[in-house]
Amino acid sequence: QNRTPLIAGNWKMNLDHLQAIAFVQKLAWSLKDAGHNFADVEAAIFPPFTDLRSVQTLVSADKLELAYGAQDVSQHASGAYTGEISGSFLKQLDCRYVIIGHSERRTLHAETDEIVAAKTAAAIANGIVPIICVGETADDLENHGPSAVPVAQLTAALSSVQSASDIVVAYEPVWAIGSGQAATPEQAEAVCAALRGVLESALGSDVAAKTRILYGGSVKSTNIGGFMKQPNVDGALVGGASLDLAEFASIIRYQK
Ligand code: G2H
Repeated sequence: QNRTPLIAGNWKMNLDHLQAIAFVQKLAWSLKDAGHNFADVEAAIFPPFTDLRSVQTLVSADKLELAYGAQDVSQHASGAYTGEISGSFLKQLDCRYVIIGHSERRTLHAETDEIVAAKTAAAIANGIVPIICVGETADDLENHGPSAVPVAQLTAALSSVQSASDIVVAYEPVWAIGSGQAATPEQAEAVCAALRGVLESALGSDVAAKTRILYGGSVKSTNIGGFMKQPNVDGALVGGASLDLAEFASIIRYQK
């Protein structure tokens, strides 16, 4: 199956809109200089909400092939939800993707599997591709093994997904996030293969074969190649290293 790899940069709460514009311009130039073909490896950035309009303007004015999206979306369409951002607002900003259920949202903002499922449905309803994040903590790993929690989280999130919907899954072991201690390629492959099994049971083999599964957690230019050699790893969700232009560009331009 030919799945176009996706390298996604999750900026988290970093880079204001002036910094975002400078970063996007320089990234686009450096990828162009390197002869990057976005049809071979798709690249996307996930800035803070307040940067999205600037990024939209720049991407459309310069006809950049770089994709972008938001780091979260409300499960609600509109109404009295102070501080929330509707999927329809993100669609108006031409967001192709939205990250849903990142472990920082699950742990710091008490997002449950039910909320993640509702947010997934909200993204799909607005024509935005959800990047559904799952992953186990160090305690989960010790008590339940590597796959049990990610499999349960993905199963719950898929309760709101129809087989025709375009989705992306991101496996991010919580113990590997921002720790500098990435999973090994073999560990990532084992869980991503189990997650593909969940996709197959829930949505059928065609969807399982075409859906991209990313690895995330301390991805760098020096370890991306090992992950991309794995048959069930179709890209990466990159945090810290996506804030360094040269480093992020070389992750996008990885060699297996
Ligand atoms: C995991 C990842 C990006 P980092 O949160 O989603 O961050 O690459 O810094 O571990």
